[in-house]
Amino acid sequence: MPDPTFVITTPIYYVNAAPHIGSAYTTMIADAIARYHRLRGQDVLMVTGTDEHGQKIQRTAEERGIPPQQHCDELSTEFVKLWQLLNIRHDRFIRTTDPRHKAIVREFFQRVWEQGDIVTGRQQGWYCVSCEEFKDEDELLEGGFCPLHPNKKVEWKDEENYFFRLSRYQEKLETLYATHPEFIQPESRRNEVLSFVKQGLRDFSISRPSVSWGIPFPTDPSQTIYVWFDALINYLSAALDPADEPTLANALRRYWPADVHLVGKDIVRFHAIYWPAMLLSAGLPLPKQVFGHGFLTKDGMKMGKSLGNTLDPFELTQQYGPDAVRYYFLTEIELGKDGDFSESRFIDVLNANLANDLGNLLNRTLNMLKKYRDYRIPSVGIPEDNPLKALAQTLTPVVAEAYERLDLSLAAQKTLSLAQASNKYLDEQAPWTLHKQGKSEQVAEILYSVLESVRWVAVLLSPVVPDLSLKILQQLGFQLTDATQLRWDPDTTWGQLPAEQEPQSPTPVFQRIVKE
Ligand code: ME8
Repeated sequence: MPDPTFVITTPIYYVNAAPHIGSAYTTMIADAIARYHRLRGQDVLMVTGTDEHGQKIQRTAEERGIPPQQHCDELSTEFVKLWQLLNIRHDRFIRTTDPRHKAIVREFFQRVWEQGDIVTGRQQGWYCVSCEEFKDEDELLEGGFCPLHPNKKVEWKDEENYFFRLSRYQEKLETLYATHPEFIQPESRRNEVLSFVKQGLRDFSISRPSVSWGIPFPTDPSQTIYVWFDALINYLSAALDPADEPTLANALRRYWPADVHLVGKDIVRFHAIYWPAMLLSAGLPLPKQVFGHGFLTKDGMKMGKSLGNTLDPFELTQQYGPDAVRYYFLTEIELGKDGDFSESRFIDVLNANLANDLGNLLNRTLNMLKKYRDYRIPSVGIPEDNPLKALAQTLTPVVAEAYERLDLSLAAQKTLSLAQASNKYLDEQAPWTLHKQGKSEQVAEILYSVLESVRWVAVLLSPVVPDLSLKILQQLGFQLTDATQLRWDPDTTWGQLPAEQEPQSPTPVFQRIVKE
């Protein structure tokens, strides 16, 4: 039996600019995983949000000549809009300027303070405002540029700060990684973290004297809480029920600890080192996993405004629809590895998999049903050795296992193999010939088993392409209004397509895209 709850989080994104394809990538993956767990009947919490404090945001608002709160309100709305457009169903949307989150941060701070884990110190070093992070000198690129933002120069800071005593947690963290190898995934990220920690952990600064846009430092109002210390705690604020008082006790009640913190590889350190140490200090349970996925490139090159090759997620989704965008990014890129977007490849994949393998299969079969069976789902017993029935039953646990491991590409590939096998089965069985020979029982078995397989594919693929799945099921005559009404059990049981059901008239569920 799976756990009754499942909690998955995305990073909360900086509101320094409009959402880009990178933020969309992480959020689409989290949505698909969350949808899978809902399909399994679990009580799921999928959360995302926006990170609204810190120097970067303060400067962006100043450049725009508007108050920071107004800036955050405007930009945060853009994220919500994109998530709607991409069919992302988040259960909570966290904003760090929300007073409820601030209350959780203060209570968390108090616990860490009482542990004696906050001390004063002097911070001298190079700061990357884009990362909102101090960098070691040897990490920097020539000329003093940040390795993650090669067009941004780091800035020298010399400040009196408060520090979190991370060094105290070296041993506990090493024990955590050793006893819970699944805590950091994939393996390559785990190794990076292990070797970083092995060099020895240093205390990190958790306050900023020169930044006013942030949560006031509780014990010293001349400083604000460092944006990352504030931001990581969002995961606890997200676990709060909207009706509850914002206290840690309430946050811990139902949706903590999180099952997966899904993040990009750029911020694994914060999540796999700082965050568990902060939680250990506060005496709170640790999340079960931090998964650091890879980065996207376009036509083989890093995406960036300076290179003029950004990919606007709004434009892409408006042009091709949410299912197309979701399908490509979730299934064509192996999670954990870096992945590329090229429009030509994008179109090829969608045409091959969704328009041909799946859409055309449904369309041609429904047309045969019209011709040979009076457009009613036939009533026939399908023997166990029917190849499609056997395949559907054997591949379903494999698909489940792939979803559990966040391997969306494998889940989709296995699912699609049932559609491909169905096309082949139709070609080999040639129901058009059997019909001419008057073998109507055989025609009925073939058409039923193919349509039942298409139904099955729609169910298995619904976490990735919820709208397309819904269209397929509606076309098969089901009265569904939302893919979230599906349930693994019984919907992955053979024979759920009712005999005598009348499908809707056949129309293409996924339009072939014509290359310009
Ligand atoms: O780091 N490819 O926010 P952020 C794939 N506020 N994913 C990408 C990407 C790319 N090219 N670019 C960005 C922050 N991402 C903090 C997080 S969490 C407590 C605070 C995704 O707006 C990826 O998930 O810079 C990456 O980790 C995240 O956006 C960084 O978002």
